[in-house]
Amino acid sequence: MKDVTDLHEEFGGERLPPGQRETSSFPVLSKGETPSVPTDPGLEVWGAVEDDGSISFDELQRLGAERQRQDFHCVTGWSRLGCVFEGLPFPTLAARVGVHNDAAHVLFHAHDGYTTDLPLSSCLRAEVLLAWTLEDEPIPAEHGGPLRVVTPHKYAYKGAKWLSGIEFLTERERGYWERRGYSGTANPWDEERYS
Ligand SMILES: Nc1nc2c(c(=O)[nH]1)N[C@H]1C(S)=C(S)[C@@H](COP(=O)(O)O)O[C@H]1N2
Ligand SMILES: [Mo]
Repeated sequence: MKDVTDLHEEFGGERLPPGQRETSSFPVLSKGETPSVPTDPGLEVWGAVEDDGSISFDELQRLGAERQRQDFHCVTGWSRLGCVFEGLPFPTLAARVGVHNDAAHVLFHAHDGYTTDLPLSSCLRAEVLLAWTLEDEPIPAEHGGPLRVVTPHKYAYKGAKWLSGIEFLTERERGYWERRGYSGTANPWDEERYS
């Protein structure tokens, strides 16, 4: 298993980012109710890519799964350290769909209507997973199963639960919390909480 809990070193900070407290539970944070999601969720990919269209859950799981130990930092101040997720690293998905040279930004879409955006460069990192297991079990529905994104280098609102689609953009479009004043870059070690 790949351990990426030393990520903080790259960002010049402690393992527990400033202003965070460690929790051993795994709180649920959703803007609304848990949506119902098909058990075989296809992933829609569109925008600045060669191969747009739907990728089946089955294909995603066969493209190159990785198991990783990661930390999880919520912007409201709790961090859960050492979560084990399995999923597809974002760079593998990007290679599969052929991202255009002029793509600069990504908008993630979810089944509850949630969206979140990140620069493409912040997504093209091995620890950004399209994840389907948590602690070696299918991700529970309230935590975003069957398919969610995890972004251990960012506050966790950058990781869409109930992932439905990924849109590649040439210019930034803001996601749900980003339109409501939360940071676009969301680096926990610089306490980028609000914009
Ligand atoms: N689709 C969707 N994804 C989401 C959210 C949401 O409301 N809807 N909340 C975000 C926030 S603010 C956090 S902290 C994490 C929480 O994940 P958890 O509920 O598994 O702890 O999911 C993020 N992804
Ligand atoms: Mo959050």
